[in-house]
Amino acid sequence: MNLSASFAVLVALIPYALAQSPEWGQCGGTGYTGATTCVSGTVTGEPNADGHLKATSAPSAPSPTVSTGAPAPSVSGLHTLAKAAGKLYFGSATDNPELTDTAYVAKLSDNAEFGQITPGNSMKWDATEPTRGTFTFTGGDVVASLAEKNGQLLRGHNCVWYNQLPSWVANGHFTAADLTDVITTHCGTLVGHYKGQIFLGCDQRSVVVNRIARATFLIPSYSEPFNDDGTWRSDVFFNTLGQSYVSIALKAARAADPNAKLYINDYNIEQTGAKSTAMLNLVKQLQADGVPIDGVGFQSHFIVGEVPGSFQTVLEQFTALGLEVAITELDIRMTLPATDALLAQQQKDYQSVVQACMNVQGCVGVTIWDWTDKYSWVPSTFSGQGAALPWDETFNKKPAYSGITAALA
Ligand code: 9MR
Repeated sequence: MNLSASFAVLVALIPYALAQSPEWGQCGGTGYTGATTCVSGTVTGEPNADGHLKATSAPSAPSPTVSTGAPAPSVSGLHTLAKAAGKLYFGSATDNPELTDTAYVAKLSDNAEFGQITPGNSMKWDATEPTRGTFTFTGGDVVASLAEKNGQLLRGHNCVWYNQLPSWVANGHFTAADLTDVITTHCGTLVGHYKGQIFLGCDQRSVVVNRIARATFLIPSYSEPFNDDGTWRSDVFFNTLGQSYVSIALKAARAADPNAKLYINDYNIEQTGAKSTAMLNLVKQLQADGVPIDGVGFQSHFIVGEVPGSFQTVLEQFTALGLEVAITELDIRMTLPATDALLAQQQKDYQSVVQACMNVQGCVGVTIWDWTDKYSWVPSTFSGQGAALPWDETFNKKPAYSGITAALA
């Protein structure tokens, strides 16, 4: 099912959406059959190719008098604060198995808290092309449709990464020409599947409305493309194609969806040093070679008490190249049990990390790597560690939440 089809089904299932489109909701466009007026206080307009509304916008519809049946929005929330401060979004990762947890989904769907979501696993290579040429977008479509329903931006994740590869790729023993074809087909098909629909949207601040077209595809992440000393990581892509695999992937993604923002993402590049310098040099080289690259994502999997002091400086080094930057996978873990002192330090750490993004105009938004400790990846990866997110396992806000709001306010 393609996205426009899935969106049409969704609207049919949600009668309240037909009355008036909520803030950030769709209200027109190719194949669209839902509400065509916006709630009071928002404007309607068509996005430019960059996803921003054109300067002129039509007046809003009168105040709604119908009961929508939708949950009452929070009076404040992380995304609301981030937008008021000029950012594009505050968002969260999610994963398909968690979407059976209705209390979890209700909070994830509160677009006062989260204006953007990233699928943690279901758009990865092993999920989307398990055998060569056979694409399965079922899981990714569920997350994309949820974002659409909630009026949230979607960040795609990911296109080329050494991890979670099916063995036909990792152990394929391809020639350079074959692997080029494999990457081009995979990235092109993935990004093409989620290609944005041009539509009219409701947005209070006339900023970005083209949610799906803003999908961003992450190229190498985790310890790719670089080792911590700044050398290139040895993997099937680099070993077969050298660093050209990055430009092969980016060009395929751009050809598939000229409006999608293309990011390279990595971890341990948040402080000045060999790895962030290697990333800077890579993006400079890509720009010099005319390879499409829009932004750099800083994963930001940090440890309480050890967040880097030079993060803002590094972000500025990248925006100085004309790129946008984003914090894409933020969490700040601790050694368990969580004590008051650790939680207080975590609050400070969240504040300083989000503040670094706030201080840099080209930092478009912050994504936490899921919002509740219940579904964090940390405990299963780092034995004895956890409590890395702003909400605890029973969905109560931790002091970290106040740290984030202090930075966003
Ligand atoms: O959150 C993801 C977790 O569920 C997976 O088991 C793990 C496997 O590689 O990947 C996690 O997400 C990673 C992301 O895709 C890339 N950056 C690091 C993230 C945490 O490992």
